[in-house]
Amino acid sequence: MSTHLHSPSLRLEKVRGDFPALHQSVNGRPLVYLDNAATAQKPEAVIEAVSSYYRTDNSNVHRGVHTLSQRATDAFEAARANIARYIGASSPKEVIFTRGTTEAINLVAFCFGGTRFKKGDEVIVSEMEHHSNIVPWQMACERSGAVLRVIPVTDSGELQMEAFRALLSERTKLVAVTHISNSLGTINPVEEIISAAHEHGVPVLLDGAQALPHCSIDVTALDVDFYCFSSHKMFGPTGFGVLFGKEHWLEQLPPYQGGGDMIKVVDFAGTTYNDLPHKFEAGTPHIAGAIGLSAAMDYVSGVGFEFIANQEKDLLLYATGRLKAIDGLVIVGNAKHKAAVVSFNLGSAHPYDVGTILDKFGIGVRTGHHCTQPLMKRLGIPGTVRASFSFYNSRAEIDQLELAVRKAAAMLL
Ligand code: C6P
Repeated sequence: MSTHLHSPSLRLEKVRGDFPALHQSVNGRPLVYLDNAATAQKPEAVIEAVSSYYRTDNSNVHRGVHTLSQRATDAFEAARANIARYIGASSPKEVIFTRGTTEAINLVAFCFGGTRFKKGDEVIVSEMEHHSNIVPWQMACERSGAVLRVIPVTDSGELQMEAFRALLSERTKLVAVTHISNSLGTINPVEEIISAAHEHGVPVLLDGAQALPHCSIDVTALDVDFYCFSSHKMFGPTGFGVLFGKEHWLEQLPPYQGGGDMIKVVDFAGTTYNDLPHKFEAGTPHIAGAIGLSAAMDYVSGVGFEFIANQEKDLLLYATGRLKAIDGLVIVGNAKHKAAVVSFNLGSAHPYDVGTILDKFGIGVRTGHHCTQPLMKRLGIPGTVRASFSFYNSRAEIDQLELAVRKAAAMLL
C-alpha cells in the first residue's frame, strides 16, 4: 500500500469510495447511513462478484456435467472453502449454508433439540437475545418438554455471569447466547461462557450476527460448538448465511429438510443421506450468496481488522460523547465492552418520532424494539433509537446526527 494511504482520513475516503450506495442524497441531504446492525452496505467487489457470476457462470450446482454447471459448482465450493478459512473452521464440511442467522439457529433447534431435548431438560439463553435466538428454542422446548432458562442482564446491559454459572447443571443440554447484542452493542465474554459450559459438558451455540462485521472470528480457537451468522450484515448478499458446527455434532444430527442435494440414494424402500455439508442443504442453494459472502470476506480482509477496530472505537467514543451532551438524551446500554452501537432515548419522545425526524435529515437509524422485546421489557422501555456504525462511517456523519437529534429534541421535548 502506498504511504499516503496510511493516513486514516485518506484511508476512510478510499474505503467510502468502495461503497456506491453511500454516495446519494436522501430527502435532499447527503445520506448518513447509521443502520449497519440491520444490514450493511455492499462494496463494489461484492456487487461485481455477484453480477459477474450471473453474467458468465450462472447454472445449477452439483448437478450438471456441462461447463457452466462445473464452473458454478467450483465457484460455490471455493466460496465455502474460503468462508471456512475466514472463520477458522477446520474443514469446509463444518460450514453449512443457510438463509441467514435465523435459519441457522432454527436448524440447530430443530435437529439438535429434536433429538437431544427431553422433558425436564434445560436450554440456557440470555435476556438480551434477538427473537431469532429465543423463539426457535421455545418451539424446541414445546415439542420436547424441555425448559428455557434465562441469564439476566444488569442495568448497564451486561450478562450476570454469576447467575449464568448458577444456571448450569446436569439438566442443561445447550447454551445459546449472542456474541454481540444488536440492541445495546454489548460484547459478551464468550470465551468464559464456553469454558464454563464445557466444564459441565454442555455445548454452546453463539449467535454471531453482530460480531462478524466487527471482529475476526476463529471458531476453532473459541472451541464453540455452533456459530451462526448472516451474510448481509457482513457486507455480503441478503438471504444467505452460515451455520458453523463442529464436525462431530453435525455428523450426529439428522437432516433439517428433505429434498434434492441432501441425499445419496432415494428409494421408496428408504433414503440414504448425503455427506456433510450437503446433508443439511436441501434444494438449489443461494449460489450467488456464497460467492458474494466470500468476496465480502476478502474485501474485509483487505481493509484489515486493525483499521476496522481503530475506526469503530473512535466512532463509538465520539458518538457517545456527542450524544450524551444533549439534554434529555439517555444512552441505553453502557457495557464496558461495546461494539460501535449507540442506542438511546430522547426524554419521553417515541423512538419512531425521533427516527422519522432524523430521516428528514437524510439519516438512517433503526427505531423500535430491535427484535429484542424481552430485553426492552427488562429495561422498562418500549424501544430505542439505534445508531449502528461501520468502519466506513465518519465523525462528520456523527456531527450530522448530533445536529439532527438536537433539532428533534427541540421539536419533541
Ligand atoms: N438483527 C437488527 O436490526 P437475520 O434476519 O437472520 O439475518 O438475522 C437475525 C438476527 C439474529 N441475531 C442477531 C443478534 C441479530 O442482530 C439479527 C438481526 C437486525 O438488529 C434485524 S432485526
